[in-house]
Amino acid sequence: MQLKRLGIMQRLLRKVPVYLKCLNKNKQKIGVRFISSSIPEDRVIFSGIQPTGVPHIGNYLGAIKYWVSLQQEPGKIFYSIVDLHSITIPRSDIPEHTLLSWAIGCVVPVNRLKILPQWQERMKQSKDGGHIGTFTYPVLQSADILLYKATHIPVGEDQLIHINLTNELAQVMNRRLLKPFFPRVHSISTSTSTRIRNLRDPSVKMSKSAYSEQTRIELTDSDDHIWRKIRRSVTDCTSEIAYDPENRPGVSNLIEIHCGFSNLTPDEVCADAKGLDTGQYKRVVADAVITVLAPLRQRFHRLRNDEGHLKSVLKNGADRAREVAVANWECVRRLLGLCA
Ligand code: AQP
Repeated sequence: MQLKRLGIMQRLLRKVPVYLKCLNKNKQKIGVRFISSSIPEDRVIFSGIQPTGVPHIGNYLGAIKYWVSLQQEPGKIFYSIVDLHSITIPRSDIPEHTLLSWAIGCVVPVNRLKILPQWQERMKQSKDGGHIGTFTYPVLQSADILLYKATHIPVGEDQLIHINLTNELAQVMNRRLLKPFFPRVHSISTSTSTRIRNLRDPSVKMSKSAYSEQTRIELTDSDDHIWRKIRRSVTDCTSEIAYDPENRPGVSNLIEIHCGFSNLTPDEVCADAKGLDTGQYKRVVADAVITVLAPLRQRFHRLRNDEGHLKSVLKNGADRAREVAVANWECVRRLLGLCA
């Protein structure tokens, strides 16, 4: 099951450069803006996605769409399927991630991890006090970034805390290595950093691993599925379309989805929807989502049938990443005095 999910993830990530063409044709409609203005030529970007299910429109609007636009900017990019949290492949194709993670784990105090809110949340959900892997996952995340000496990470607001941790750990490691080996990591964020909410419970975010497929729109969903999921999404008793995330989270979530897929602002969306009730507005939102996702899905199905090509893309990516990872880990190992 896990491998099947991973396969879908790999194929979707492969589609990203193809979708770039759609972006080029209609940049204004679905383009993404940088918040930072100057881009250093030697920028190294690292980002990843967990293969815990079929990616959904939250992953798309919050990460994948932005990754596509970053490919047009200067610098090196490493996009990874961060599988070691879910025990499959291919980050695990490069064992240096775990080697560096272990080295960093030896210098990070346990109490430093215990104050991370996301860690606390995850531990609460875990039975039996949680697994050691869950406990140390922020260290592995930092190792992912530092292994490539990444300088820039695209993140949502909730991940900034992990960038701070990574910078702290980089400093501790640099002191151990007696040289500024790891560069400072900067966050880059998009103008579309909204959290897309669960369609059935807008008090929580949309998630790949949530209990029911009805809570999310997966990137492989058919037009009909997209429409049915949006039609059944939770709103409220007021029929007017207004953006008020605090008091009207359901309809506001639909507005945010609409904005993400149309590049309109909430004000523009609400002005256009004047006179529509929520039932009618849901059709408008579904059409906006389908317009973008339908060509992406078609391309996905074409690529899905070309297994050989997909495997070669993964292999080439892993080979290029390995070259950097092995060289950097060897330096760390030498500086730590671990080689004979
Ligand atoms: N609902 C969301 N809205 C906006 N962005 C989101 N992201 C995830 N959910 C939303 C962004 O997608 C990127 C990849 O996420 P991930 O798979 O590495 O981890 P996640 O945040 O834990 O995503 P899920 O879908 O909720 O997975 P599970 O269910 O496995 O925990 C990240 O940049 C994330 O911010």
